[in-house]
Amino acid sequence: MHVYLNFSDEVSAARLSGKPIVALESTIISHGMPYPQNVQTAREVEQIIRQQGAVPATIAIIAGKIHIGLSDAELELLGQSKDAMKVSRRDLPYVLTSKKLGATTVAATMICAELADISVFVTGGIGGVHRGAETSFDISADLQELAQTSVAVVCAGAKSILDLGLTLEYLETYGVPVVSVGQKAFPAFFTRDSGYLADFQLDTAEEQANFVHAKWQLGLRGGVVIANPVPESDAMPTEEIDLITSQALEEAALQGITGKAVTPFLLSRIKELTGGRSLATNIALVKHNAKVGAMLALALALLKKP
Ligand code: PSU
Ligand code: MN
Repeated sequence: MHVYLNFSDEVSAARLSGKPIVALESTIISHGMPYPQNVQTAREVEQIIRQQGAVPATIAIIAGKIHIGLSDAELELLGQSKDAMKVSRRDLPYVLTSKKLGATTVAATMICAELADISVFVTGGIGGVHRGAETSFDISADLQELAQTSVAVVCAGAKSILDLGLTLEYLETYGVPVVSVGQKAFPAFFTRDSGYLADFQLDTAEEQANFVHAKWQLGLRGGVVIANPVPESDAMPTEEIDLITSQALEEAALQGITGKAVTPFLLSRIKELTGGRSLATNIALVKHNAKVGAMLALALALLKKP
């Protein structure tokens, strides 16, 4: 086993018995949602995955180890800590060797999941190409990770704080397939339709599992984006979210927010500007993704058995 990995008892047991495991990220807990809704949601998402017959593995960096599966106290620690580092690919060696507390982004969670032999990962939204990236060069490391690390990422698309057209172009260039569930459109996190098409529509867990299994059987390394739109009843009105997104982006520019602080700033401003309603949408879509991800993990486990 890898020297940096530390498995929870629940995940260790699942590995021994061959039960499908679903990875979950921790940046969404420490930097994506406020306390206490963050911890509450993390627990409920884990519970949904268990109810489907899979085992959740929330991933974080604690005391020099990559924790695959967290205890209740560890979830609470990540939810409450004011100084958990937001950890992407470049930060992993630092957070491990300095023994700091680290919340993993989509990119870092994919790396840790692959090290732990976990093929399915559930999150809210992936990072992408930011609006204005032609001058800021702000492109999330999540996209490069999807290009090279073999994990299927179930999400609700990406937020329109990003340039979704450029995000899809980038993924195409790096050979990352974008699959939508139940519709043709690529979803935009708070809303179901970004105005862009996904590459493929695959509605059932079996079809999705066949697809990702075939990709990896072909020796095509890298991830697959499984984009699952927010349920209709939980979606935000498009005009409202567009207006608020523009305002948050203007404020970020005025305040000179750059680097890894950009995404957390925008997420928290959007929450404030919607009076907390965006948080309810966020929670609902992550739970919906948990169900889809668990079903995919079960279907994939059947294909992988000899
Ligand atoms: N988008 C969201 N919610 C999130 C994130 C992105 O809608 O919580 C988090 C994820 O952890 C993602 C990270 O991997 O932000 C991307 O940060 P950056 O844009 O700095 O790469
Ligand atoms: Mn960035």
